[in-house]
Amino acid sequence: MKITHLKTTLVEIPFDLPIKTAIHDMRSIGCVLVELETDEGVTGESYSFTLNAVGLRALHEMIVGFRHQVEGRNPYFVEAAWTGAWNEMNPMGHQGFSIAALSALDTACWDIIGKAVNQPLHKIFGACREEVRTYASGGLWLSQSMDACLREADEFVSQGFRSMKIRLGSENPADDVERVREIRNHVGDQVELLSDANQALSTKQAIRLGRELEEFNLGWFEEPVAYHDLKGHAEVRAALDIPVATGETEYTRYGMRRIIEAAAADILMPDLQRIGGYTEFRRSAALAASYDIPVSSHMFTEHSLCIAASESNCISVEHMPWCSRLFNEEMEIKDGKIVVPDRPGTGFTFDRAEVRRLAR
Ligand code: SMN
Ligand code: MG
Repeated sequence: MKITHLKTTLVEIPFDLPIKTAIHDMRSIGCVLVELETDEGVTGESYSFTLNAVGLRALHEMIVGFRHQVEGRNPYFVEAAWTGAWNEMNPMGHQGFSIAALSALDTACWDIIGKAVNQPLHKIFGACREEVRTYASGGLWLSQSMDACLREADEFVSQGFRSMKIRLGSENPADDVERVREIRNHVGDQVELLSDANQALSTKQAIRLGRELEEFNLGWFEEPVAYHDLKGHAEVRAALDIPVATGETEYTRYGMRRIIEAAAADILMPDLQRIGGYTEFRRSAALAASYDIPVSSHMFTEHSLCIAASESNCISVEHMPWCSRLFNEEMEIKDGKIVVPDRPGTGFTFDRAEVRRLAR
């Protein structure tokens, strides 16, 4: 079996309303869709994205620049493709778009493997569960009013969620406390609330805010300080009872290793695009497991289900609905969990008509 052709398509998915976190101002995402065609008629699919489609063409160039690492190769030699691209990108660095390109190619190779043997990837990786815990993340943004947040919290519960993430990092910390208090009072004690400050705080601000939030029983406090400030993360973690989560802005197992060595996280959050595809996600989850640290996947909900269902220390997937319209298949949420599809490969295929409508 050989990969014969790398095909790419650019799309932009607009948001209904602009969205703000403490550091992001978002109107859309741009995606590079990757298709790896083979001589046996099986095609592997994946995607990478940028916020507001900024630099989308640069990301695209990076992906097609590694075309020769996959075209002509047997897709089962996915680790060889991974290592080939890894070695070749050494001078440009093992972070950013270079890793995003590697991730997209790796993920598409694995999708081919699953489809070729007609098995879902979690079973190929070694399955440990058929449903994975999730939390609603596509809402409770900093740019929303309290009323809108409370309405949305109700919607999440009626959609089957039992956990949701609140964005923090308001200019006035009292507003953050108020936000969490109101949402907690509204949803009650049976719903898990998570929080994400998107790196907006100093260590002292994070500790002070965290202390005020402790009474609301938050499941975690995510990126309380700048992602690269591992010492700050460790100090926040030592000062508070709330578990600290981080890792979405780090790259590869080496990034995860730095976080672990700095004792900076209770929960690691690998992101499929920034970790280096399934190959590197599995290594990272195993690394975390060797320290008994749980992982929760960041973004890429559909494509992270197979990993969450095959890594025993993966406690949840982030539910972000942004890319769901790209796929023919819908995710099924029940009782706070997503059913892991038993379809081959990733279990998700691009909806051609929708892709054509979104093409740019
Ligand atoms: C986030 C994700 C994607 C864009 C902006 C913010 C956030 C999260 O950090 O973890 O969902
Ligand atoms: Mg986050």
